[in-house]
Amino acid sequence: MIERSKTVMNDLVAAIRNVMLKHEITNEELRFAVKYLKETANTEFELELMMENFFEITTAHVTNNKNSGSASNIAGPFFLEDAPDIGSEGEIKTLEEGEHLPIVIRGQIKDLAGKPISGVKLDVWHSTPRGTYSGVHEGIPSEYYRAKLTTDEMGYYKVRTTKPVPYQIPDNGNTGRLLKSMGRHAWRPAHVHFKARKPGLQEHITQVYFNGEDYVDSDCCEAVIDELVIPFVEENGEQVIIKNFVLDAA
Ligand code: MBD
Ligand code: FE
Repeated sequence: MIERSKTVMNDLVAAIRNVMLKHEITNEELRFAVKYLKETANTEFELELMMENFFEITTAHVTNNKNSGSASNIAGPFFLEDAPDIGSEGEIKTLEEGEHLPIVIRGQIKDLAGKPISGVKLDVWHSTPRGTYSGVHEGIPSEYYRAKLTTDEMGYYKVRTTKPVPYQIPDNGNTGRLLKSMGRHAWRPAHVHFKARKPGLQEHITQVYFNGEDYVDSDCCEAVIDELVIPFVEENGEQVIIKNFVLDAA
């Protein structure tokens, strides 16, 4: 670990020095950068937000490069551990508010050999129809817009909920201003988060995005992976997202 830290930190400093030389960074600009980082760290959640926005996806790419199962994606800041347990099939509690569009999310979880996996704990969480998260924003109780499923004996799960909408990360702080200065906006496309866990398997964190929707091509977190952009299909008059998983062994 100490060897690793030595190698990585030397590389990191060299990479920053290269950018400084390339763009002829002055001492005044360096002082400005220090002040900017200090201000960011002193503002609650801002440094976390900035690091997640720019670098969390890279850790998912590192995981995906090593794994052979389904694509992992960023976790974001709004996972909560104690979502309601609803078994292999059920409903996420939602509020009758905003554009309340019912959807179904269903799928099957298999291992690398193609064998269905029962007993996988699958957390599903997403925004309200107003683009906020329960237990975090606006006093929406945390048992809404979240659930913990358990796959059945054939690895299946199915959940009814409402369609999430695009999410704007706070754009009035240093992260939002930085994005703006880079010519980018502060929006994420509508997405659903998943966390799949079972002893013997790697913990798998991912998201799905919806085909053709706003910001899919310009996510502020640059986290959209083709494999995770999924079309709605109609089944028995319901709008359905089919998200299957292939999980790597631990
Ligand atoms: C989110 O909902 C999210 O998923 C990420 C990655 C960052 C901020 C808010
Ligand atoms: Fe999110």
